[in-house]
Amino acid sequence: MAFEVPPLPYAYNALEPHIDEQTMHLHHDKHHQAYVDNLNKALEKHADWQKKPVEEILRNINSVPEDVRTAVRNNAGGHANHSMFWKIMKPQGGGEPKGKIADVIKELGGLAAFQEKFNDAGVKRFGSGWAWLVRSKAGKYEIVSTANQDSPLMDGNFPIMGNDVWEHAYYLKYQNRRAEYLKAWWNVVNWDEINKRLEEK
Ligand code: MN3
Repeated sequence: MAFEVPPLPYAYNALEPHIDEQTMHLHHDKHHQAYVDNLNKALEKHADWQKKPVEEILRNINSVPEDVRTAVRNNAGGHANHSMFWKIMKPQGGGEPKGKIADVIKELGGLAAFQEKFNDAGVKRFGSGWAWLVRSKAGKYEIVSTANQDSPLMDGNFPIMGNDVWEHAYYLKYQNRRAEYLKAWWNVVNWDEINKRLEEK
């Protein structure tokens, strides 16, 4: 069974006006599809790796055969990151966090401070990458950023939530204004899904 792009859990225009319909089409149908196609291609001759969940591949990236390791790193990362990304957004999202994520955010200084620090991680990521809230190996919650499509799983951290700061995620609507995109993104955050991820290991 080859890796597949999961369908968007809402309409392409559902995140308007914060994320525009055209961006969602290109981002989901073209960019995510390309990561999946390239991952399947990279693992063509490595049947044992094709069967593993993408998260397991990323956790064991240094054991992936060397001839395809870079391709797998980029494209398994891209597949896992985007599969999470679609689910942690929803129309009419945002607002005050509830449940366990509210407690985590409180520990990190409250919503305003949390958003500021998270957005800052996104703004300061030079070039392409992601801003994250992760749970570290030690069980600590931390805001970090990764380059390119690197997944926190490669460092032994569990990604609780992440925002994509590649230009393809925002350029059509926000052009060079990454900070404005990061700020608007909180209006589509799906706290219920993030609470589900907090229960995962
Ligand atoms: Mn992307």
